[in-house]
Order: sequence, then structure tokens, then C-alpha cells
Amino acid sequence: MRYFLGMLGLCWGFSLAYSDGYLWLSAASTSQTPQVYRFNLRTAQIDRTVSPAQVNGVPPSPDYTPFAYDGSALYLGAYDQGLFARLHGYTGSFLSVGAYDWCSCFFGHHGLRDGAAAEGVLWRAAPPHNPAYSYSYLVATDPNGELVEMLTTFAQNFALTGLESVNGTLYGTGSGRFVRIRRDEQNDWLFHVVDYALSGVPASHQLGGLAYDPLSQTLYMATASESEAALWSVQIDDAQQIATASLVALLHEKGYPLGSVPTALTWVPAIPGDANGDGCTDDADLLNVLFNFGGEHLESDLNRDGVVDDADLLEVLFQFGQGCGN
Ligand SMILES: [Ca+2]
Ligand SMILES: [Ca+2]
Repeated sequence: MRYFLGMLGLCWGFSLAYSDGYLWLSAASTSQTPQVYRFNLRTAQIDRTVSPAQVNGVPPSPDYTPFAYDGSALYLGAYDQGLFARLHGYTGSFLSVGAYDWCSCFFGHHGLRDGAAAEGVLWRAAPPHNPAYSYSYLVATDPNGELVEMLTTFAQNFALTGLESVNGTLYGTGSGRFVRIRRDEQNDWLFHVVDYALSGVPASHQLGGLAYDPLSQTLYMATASESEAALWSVQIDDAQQIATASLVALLHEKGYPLGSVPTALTWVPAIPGDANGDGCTDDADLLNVLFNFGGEHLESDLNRDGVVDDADLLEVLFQFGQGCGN
């Protein structure tokens, strides 16, 4: 044990040097019942699939959107329904199924896509079904789904789809545009969109959900065309209004279904020592690391130095029995 303790410094020194965690993705589809997918940043694979339509009380929808995570739950909505559900952030199992308390008239003209958790409030992008005739909305609720505020924009031909908060600033995607969202200084019901020049993403790709990892300060964006689905990291330059995308993974090669659109994206942090990604550090993780000891198994290589060894084992042992994330 003395040897193990001596290695701890090495273990923690590496712990934040790379991107880790999980990205939950929607898969909007008009041809099949959509599922929700989890992309594991450590293994670079889709490793979990959730089928909301099979859960009691969940209405049918062409798009189930994992729109935000606030440390207590992963929030799931639906494009054309008032669904407001809370899921376990790691397993994707349903904790509760509820609904927004809004009139169904809202869904006649608007849908609900991606979102963001910021300062105790859950934001949702509410694009018009037809952006030629109506405007996008931003909707904010508390963690129980009670309405806090609603803003609109006069930005034309713009269907706000992706939404994320980066240190308190909201960014969005939609209709081929990457934008920063700016509140109007006089009218508290109005917001403006500031266009950024986006590079790196093929023009054939539809821009989808955004998610932010504050630990590695990485903004992720999901996109898709008819023949590809991709995950990107996006560097933002606010002064120049530039957004530069770099490819992280081709999602359709990792288990994401072609023909679906990742309209929502949400990041959930990795739990230290949690090799199997279920949100707990326990004997299953210890076995995972021991069985793969000396190999290159991505799941067990917790510090991502290319080998499963004492440092990974220590991370499990040090976190063992510390409780589970939600
Ligand atoms: Ca685990
Ligand atoms: Ca390792």
C-alpha cells in the first residue's frame, strides 16, 4: 500500500490533461423511432443507447433531446411534445417523466431542441417549424420545468437548434449559422444573434447540438449530412467573431445511425475511477482494470497514457466507495 500511495501524485497530475466524460446525443429522424446515444470520450465509441418511446408515459416524437445536465439529472425533452423527463446522467435510466405546463398551441408553431443548464436555469432552443414565417424562441425553466422566462428574436430564416452556455454566454447553431446570443439592452423579451464565421465543417453538414466541458474548456458540436455524422470541438474567437471546428470523431463509424440528425448534445463529466462508465466507482471497475492490467484497453486506461497499469488501479482504489454520480 505504501507503494500505491507513492504513485498518487503521478495519478492526479494527469487527471485533467485530456478530455474525458460522456456526450449524450439526440438522433432526430423522420423514418424511424429515434433513440438517444451516449458517446464515451475515453473510448471514442457510442457505448449506450436509450429508447425513450418504450418508457411508460413518454409520447411518440421524431426527436428526443437530451438537452442539459446540471449534476443532479440529465434532462430529456421531445421536439413536438411538452415532455420534461429526468434521466440518470450515466446509465440513461429514467428518474421521472413529466411535462411542461404549456398550452399545446405552442407546439403548433414551434418545436423544442437543444438546451443548456446555467446558473440554476434550464434553457431550451424553440425553433419555428417554418423559419420563413416565424421566429425562434428561447425558453427558460427551473429544474422542475416551471417557466422562468421566454425571449424571442427578430432574426429571420433562423431555426435555433443547438444551444450551450459557455461561462454564462449562450451560443447557438441553426440554419447553417453559428451564433452568439445577446440579450437586447432595452427589452427583456428580446434577444439578438451575432453571426460567427464558422470554418472546418463541410457545407453539406447540418449543424446540430452544442455541449460544453468546463474541465477541459472544450465546446463540442454535433453535425450530420446524408452520408456522415460528426463530432467537433470548436474554438471561439469572440473579438473576431470566428468559430473554428476540429474533427473529434466520425459518429457514424462509432455506432451512431446514418440519416439521423444530432440536434441536441449534452456533456456529463467522468467520475474518477469509473472505468465502466456507470457513474459509480466500485468492484466492477476494480475488476475491469485488473483484467486488463498491462494492456491498452481504452475503458480501463483511466489516465489515458496508453497502458493500463498501477496509476489506473490507484485511481480506482482511491475513489473506491466514494458514492455514485447521478
Ligand atoms: Ca463504475
Ligand atoms: Ca493508464
